[in-house]
Amino acid sequence: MNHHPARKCQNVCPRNCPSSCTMISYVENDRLLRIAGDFNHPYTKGKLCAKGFSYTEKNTHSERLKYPYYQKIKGSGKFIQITWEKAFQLIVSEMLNIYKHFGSFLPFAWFKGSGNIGVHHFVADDFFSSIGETTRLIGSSSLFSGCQTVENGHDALNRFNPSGIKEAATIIIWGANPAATNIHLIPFIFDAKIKGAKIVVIDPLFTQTAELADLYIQLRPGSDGTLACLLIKHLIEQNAVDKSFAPIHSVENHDFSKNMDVKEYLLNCDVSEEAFNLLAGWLTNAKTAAYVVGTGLQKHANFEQTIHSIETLAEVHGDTGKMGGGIYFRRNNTLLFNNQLTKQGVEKNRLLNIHEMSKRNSSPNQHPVQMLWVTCANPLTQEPNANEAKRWLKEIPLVVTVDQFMTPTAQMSNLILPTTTHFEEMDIVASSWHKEIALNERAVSPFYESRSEWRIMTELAERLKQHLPSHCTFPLYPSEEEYLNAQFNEQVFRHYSIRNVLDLKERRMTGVMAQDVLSDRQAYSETKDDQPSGKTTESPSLDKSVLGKYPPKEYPFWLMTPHHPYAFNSQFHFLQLSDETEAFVGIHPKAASALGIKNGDIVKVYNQQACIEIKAVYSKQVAKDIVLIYQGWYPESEININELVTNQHPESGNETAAFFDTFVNVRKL
Ligand SMILES: Nc1nc2c(c(=O)[nH]1)N[C@H]1C(S)=C(S)[C@@H](COP(=O)(O)OP(=O)(O)OC[C@H]3O[C@@H](n4cnc5c(=O)[nH]c(N)nc54)[C@H](O)[C@@H]3O)O[C@H]1N2
Ligand SMILES: Nc1nc2c(c(=O)[nH]1)N[C@H]1C(S)=C(S)[C@@H](COP(=O)(O)OP(=O)(O)OC[C@H]3O[C@@H](n4cnc5c(=O)[nH]c(N)nc54)[C@H](O)[C@@H]3O)O[C@H]1N2
Ligand code: SF4
Ligand SMILES: [Mo]
Repeated sequence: MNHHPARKCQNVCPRNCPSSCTMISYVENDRLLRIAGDFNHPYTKGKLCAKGFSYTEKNTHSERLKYPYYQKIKGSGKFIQITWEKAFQLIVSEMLNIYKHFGSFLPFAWFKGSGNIGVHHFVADDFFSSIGETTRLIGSSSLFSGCQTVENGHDALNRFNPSGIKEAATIIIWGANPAATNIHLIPFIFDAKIKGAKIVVIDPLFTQTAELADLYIQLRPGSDGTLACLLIKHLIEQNAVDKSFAPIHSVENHDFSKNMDVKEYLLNCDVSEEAFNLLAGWLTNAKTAAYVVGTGLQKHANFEQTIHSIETLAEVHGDTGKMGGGIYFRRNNTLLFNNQLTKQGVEKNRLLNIHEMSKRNSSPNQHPVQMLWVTCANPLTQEPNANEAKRWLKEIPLVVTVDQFMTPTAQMSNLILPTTTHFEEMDIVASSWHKEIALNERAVSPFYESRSEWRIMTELAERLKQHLPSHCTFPLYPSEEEYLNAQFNEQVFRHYSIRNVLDLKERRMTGVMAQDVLSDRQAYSETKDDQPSGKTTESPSLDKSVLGKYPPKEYPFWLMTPHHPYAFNSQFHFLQLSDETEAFVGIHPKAASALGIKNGDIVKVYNQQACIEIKAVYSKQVAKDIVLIYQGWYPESEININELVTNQHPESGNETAAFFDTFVNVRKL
């Protein structure tokens, strides 16, 4: 056998993670030997998380899909291995049937998740906008690629280089757990701490991040907006007595500054006066405050009011636009490249919410969706009300899933197409957080028969063009690199000063930062210094109706299902990176013993939607009315926590993404 010395390649982690780390992979004889962090990366600085280092294992894991598989009956498990040619035949013939019957591809739906955020993977969007009208399925989990609420209305706030947080004098981490989910931010928070900054964590769970805090506030879920309003009131009153502290903005129409019973509100937030006074004092004295806003706030029905209150607090305190200050949140993925801007197609497309769809109760042949293409997604595990998700998936005559593993969603599909990992394809990943962009090189050949998504869509388009030449405008390129090159445009150039893959290659990809960050830096140094801006902000309203109302009597526990420190949504669980390989429910020892539950007992966790059996673990992380189960896929426990998680607004019953407004009861088995 020929022996080639180890070759180095650059890869970029394409997970939906703020860090978008670059990594160096060492390859010998077409095998991935090991992975190292990339010390040249200006933000991640050579550090990877445990999941990043586990890629050598993950890439050739025995459970990785090797071949295309087909089963006639979804969920039967009677998969037969088929050839790619056969797989394309099945797909094309079903597409032609649909076209003949309906005159368009409208009943052909696609569902794309956040499994891989690279530019390459927008090839699915590209394909579906090239075949005329189709249906894009949207689920609640689709909402969380980034912080949409904040982004939509307040893009101007999103102008930070996150490492700037080291300049802040007070950092409030609000509904986020960066020690687990955004790890490269932590060293910058420590830098701030060394300079004397106070670190405050506000979270109903005592998280890994809370352990690092100077002040931890275990508030009642959903009451953050109220707490922010109390702080605004404090700052305004403070300003009246002490002119040295001047709010930058004034607040119009505020009804909460005068006759408000602060004590009563604090009680409703479960926040002690002592903690409140400490925080209010730090904030009054802090020159700049940074607010790290996480998805924990967004996953409540009242999130708009909450976010608006926190934004108002930042404005009143004068943090917006100051170096190190203001709101830190993750943007939705940058949409700059041509295949990310297939808006024309999207507008032509029908958007269908999966929960709306399942309410229709139509018979299979009247079903609005006759065929479904799932990619980068595992909705059966990740969508709230998982049983409902399973029902709608079952009704669709042909479901095709493109994945690397036999996920619960793949198991409920008719056709499974094995796809490459980022070590086996070329891609470009732009961070949704620190604004670097980097090239991912192909390091090794595809695993067995897996194919890249570009190749899959290209081969499908070639076949479709033979039958319906005028109905598929998907462009055919000879290679991934040429496909990627075709996605560059003026916007990309303005943002990153690169015109093609070669430009990225030549720069070794590191240090390629968005231009607007550089100019913003200058803008910071010129910003006003504590001058009242004369601007006013509409007051956030205090949502009194929510206070003290939840949890309801019949389901006296909030169910918190945050992101797992050693997993990535439904990915990585089988790697057993943590001690707890089985799912467990964390419960306060006092709440547990009141129910006769001992540490390690199997218990029932139930609500109006579902009932699951799961091991109870005594936990001091939770308050007495909260239970904790990390979200994700637990192949060993065969339970799905999202069966319990709601997709309905607790008041109106309308569909929401209020995952964390889920209430349950717990019973000894
Ligand atoms: N290790 C790891 N990293 C990840 C991921 C992963 O699965 N694992 N997923 C990635 C993705 S897709 C995302 S969206 C991000 C998410 O990153 P984060 O936004 O940090 O999400 P969570 O870890 O779920 O943390 C949300 C926190 O909000 C708290 N919370 C819940 N309700 C409330 C409330 O009412 N008020 C307050 N103040 N806090 C509340 C929860 O207890 C939890 O600690 O992480 C990314 N990074
Ligand atoms: N209870 C509860 N549920 C939640 C959340 C929560 O906090 N609590 N968080 C929500 C959030 S924030 C999010 S973002 C969603 C995430 O949910 P999803 O978007 O479904 O994300 P993942 O589970 O990370 O990945 C989905 C699939 O993509 C596959 N995949 C990885 N790389 C590729 C690739 O290159 N090509 C293809 N075709 N597939 C690939 C993975 O193997 C995996 O099976 O979950 C949501 N669900
Ligand atoms: S999951 Fe996030 S922190 Fe871990 S290697 Fe990937 S980008 Fe880096
Ligand atoms: Mo997410």
